[in-house]
Amino acid sequence: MEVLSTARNICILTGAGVSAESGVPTFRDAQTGIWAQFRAEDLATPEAFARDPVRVWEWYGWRRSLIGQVEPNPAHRALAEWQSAFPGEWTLITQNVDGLHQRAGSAEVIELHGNILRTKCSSEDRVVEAWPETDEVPPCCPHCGAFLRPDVVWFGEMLPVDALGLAAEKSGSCDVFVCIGTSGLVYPAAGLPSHAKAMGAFLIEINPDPTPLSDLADTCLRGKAGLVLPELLASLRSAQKQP
Ligand code: BV8
Repeated sequence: MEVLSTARNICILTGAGVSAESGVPTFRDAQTGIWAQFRAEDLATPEAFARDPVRVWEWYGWRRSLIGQVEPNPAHRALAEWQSAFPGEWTLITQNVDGLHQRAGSAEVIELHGNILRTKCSSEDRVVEAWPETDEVPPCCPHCGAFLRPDVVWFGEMLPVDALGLAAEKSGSCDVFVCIGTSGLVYPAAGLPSHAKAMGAFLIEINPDPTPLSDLADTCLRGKAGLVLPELLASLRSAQKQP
């Protein structure tokens, strides 16, 4: 794709679809999506945690153990290879909390919604690396005694200011913005593609299905990320070899 071969500054936004081929359920796929089986209001909001901290802590424990059993897939690996080979500015922004981009070798990943593998104090809001062995569920902060919680952004919570600020800055200054595996429904992350487009970026969507971003996109590559990205990388490599 010509526009990618000549781009000097590329920005990538990924969603749960990038991890689907690793076996991590997406959120909104009809049968298998997390929100088809659970209600976000009961599990992914501060109110849910205040109402039933045990249930929320255990649900995230289930998701953490599932993520601990999977591997990065060819989509994650292709993105890491693309980043290391790209001579210009290349930014990876993810909505995912599974850490699979980092495990595949991606560097400087901007995590908009936190990381499920990190735990923080629900009162001091700082990451807690370790706490005393306990049967308490949830465990309590060793500093202040408040419940510990997953270091993810719940619905109704602000995104990390630095991460969102950097993501907006990079989205507004790239030549090409590529949205991969996201339904484009969750804001403010879903606003980044239109921000990039408004600032002059060429917008590409990689997704087997249409989304609210599809009409905005200059090109839609309809397919699974684990197939499309390795092919895209191979075609970029052969384009570079041509005189
Ligand atoms: C906030 C972490 C404000 C937790 C998540 C307008 C502006 C601002 C906010 C809002 C707004 N309108 C509404 C809101 C509120 C809300 C929101 O956006 N709601 C939506 C549902 C309407 N936003 C918020 O609450 C955000 N906070 O704005 O705070 C504020 C202001 C003042 C004071 C206080 C607060 C916080 C949002 C973050 C929520 N946390 N996750 C956890 O994981 O448990 S969101 C969750 O959705 C994940 O992070 C996920 O990544 C994200 C987006 O979903 P996707 O990644 O896109 O996944 P999805 O399943 O939807 O789609 C997958 C796609 O992949 C599909 O298109 C599918 O076709 C495709 N696919 C499938 N297989 C493949 C594939 N693609 C490629 N290859 C494949 N193989």
